[in-house]
Amino acid sequence: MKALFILPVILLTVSCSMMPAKKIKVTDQDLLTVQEQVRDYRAKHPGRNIKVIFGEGTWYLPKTLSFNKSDVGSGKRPVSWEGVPGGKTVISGGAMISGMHDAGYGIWWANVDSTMKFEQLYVDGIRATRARMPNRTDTLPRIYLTKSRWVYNPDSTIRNITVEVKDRGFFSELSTQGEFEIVVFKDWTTSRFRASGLKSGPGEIFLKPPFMLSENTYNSIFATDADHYSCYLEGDPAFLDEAGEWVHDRQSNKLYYKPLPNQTIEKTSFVAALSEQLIVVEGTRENPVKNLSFENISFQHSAYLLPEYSHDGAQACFYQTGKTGGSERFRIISEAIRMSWASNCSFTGCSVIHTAGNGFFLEEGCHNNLIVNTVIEDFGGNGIMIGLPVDPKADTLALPTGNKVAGCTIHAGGLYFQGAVGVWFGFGAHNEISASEIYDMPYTGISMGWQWNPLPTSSHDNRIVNNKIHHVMQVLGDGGGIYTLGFQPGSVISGNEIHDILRSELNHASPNNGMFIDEGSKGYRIENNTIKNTAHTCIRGHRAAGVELTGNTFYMGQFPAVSQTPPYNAMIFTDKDSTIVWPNPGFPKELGYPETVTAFTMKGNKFVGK
Ligand SMILES: [Ca+2]
Repeated sequence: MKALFILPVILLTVSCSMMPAKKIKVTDQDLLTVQEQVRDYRAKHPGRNIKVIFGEGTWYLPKTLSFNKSDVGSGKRPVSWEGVPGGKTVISGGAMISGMHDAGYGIWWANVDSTMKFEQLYVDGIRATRARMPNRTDTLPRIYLTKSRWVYNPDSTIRNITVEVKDRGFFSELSTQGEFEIVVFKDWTTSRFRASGLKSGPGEIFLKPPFMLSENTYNSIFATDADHYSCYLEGDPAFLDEAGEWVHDRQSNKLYYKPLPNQTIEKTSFVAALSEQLIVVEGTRENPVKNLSFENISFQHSAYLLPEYSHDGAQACFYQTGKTGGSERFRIISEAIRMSWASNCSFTGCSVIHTAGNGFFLEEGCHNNLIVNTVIEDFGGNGIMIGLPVDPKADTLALPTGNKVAGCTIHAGGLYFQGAVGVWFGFGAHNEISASEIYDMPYTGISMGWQWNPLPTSSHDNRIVNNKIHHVMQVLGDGGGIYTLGFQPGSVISGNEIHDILRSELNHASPNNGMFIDEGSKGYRIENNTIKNTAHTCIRGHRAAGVELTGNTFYMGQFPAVSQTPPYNAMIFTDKDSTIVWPNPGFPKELGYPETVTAFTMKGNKFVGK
């Protein structure tokens, strides 16, 4: 996509010693060209710092901007890309759409390039609703499922799935074009499936193969209690009936939009998200990217396109691959900014806004990178991900370590994948989030750990300290303000203020808690946190295996402060310092798990009365 507005970029160099500063102006160029000039200059002047200074304006990326060792040389002299504070410098993965016409019956339309594929649109800078049914503002905005089953197409060669729903009569007058999406809200995650049609009486939706999915009996469309799950349909012109909705009709290559009151065709702007990734910092094991920084740049409009095999959500925006174990069990949706084999790089005063997928992902070989005073808002998936989904074990250089998030605001997320978390920590060590605020999320605030048993891993000494986490768990269930998994010796969850952990009446999963200390959680010190106004107990353990709770303040509401789910159905509750011991759920005895396991050791906690 050609950039529509190219504003001047000034490239200037700053001396590192007594050498005079040299300024180079670059005007009317796209960012790929600017990047080439920085590389040339870096190669010729390896001893100088380089600053790429942006003015105000929006730069539309023709493709993902990828940084490697050529962009920083040896990394001994920093390279920084700096914008104007206050979100005035925008790097966008979208493209403006112009040529809107008024069809005369309350619908606007524009021709779009036949090569253009997009599933997110921003109108006047606000995420617009892709045409859906039922409508977002309906009293019951979702339809409950009944059950899903495998069927064969009439020629008996292709396996297919139908999803029965309680359509409340919606389907009887609908005529869909033949390809739309069904968005299914399960216990703690959502799925998006391509659909090829529907019928009424009873309501039935035909999914479109191929599939990569879970056939589990829980958190799956085949779950025994799938009639607790709800859905809506999205993306067909037949669903365009509410002001603010849009649809891309791929058969006629037209964009349709039903304007809001007071919007005029002359003054309304449209940006379609096209690039899935905006920035990739991609070093190698031998040549990591070092000392690259970004300051005061707003990264916007990263896209997501539903893959051919659909998206059967697993947890925290990972999705099923159809494989049952090992490293290929899950995949993750894309992110606006990805870093691998990068160290001492930073994002300061930046923002990541209007994403369909995740914000940041710092993965393999990332060490000592910083995300500071940065805002992630209006994002579709997870806010920030640090760590690996698979334990690198002996490959200690691959393990992400020493990365820090500080002073960030992460809010209004999980808008496209409601099973998203504000911050996700996978396998890693000495990673930290501190002094940040996370709120307005459909599921968990911060998720730490990615192994569902207490066996040793490479993860240790991770920290969640002095954060404010509130108004999360607004849509899905079985999570918390903070959610932990697995064995992480030396890890600390301290000084956090957690409140207003909510519960949706449309969700029927396990409880939502201030902290949910889930399977195999062990080795964490949970101290000096304050937890208030939670839909269930302040802290809940499930197959936890050795966690210290010290000096916390628990405001008890309808429930006692702490609960623990044993392997059998009764739940243990307590509202005083105690040691919670429960029968071994099958953890290996050779690793020190005999007949009973200590879930929580509690000392010096305050219990503020009911
Ligand atoms: Ca609609």
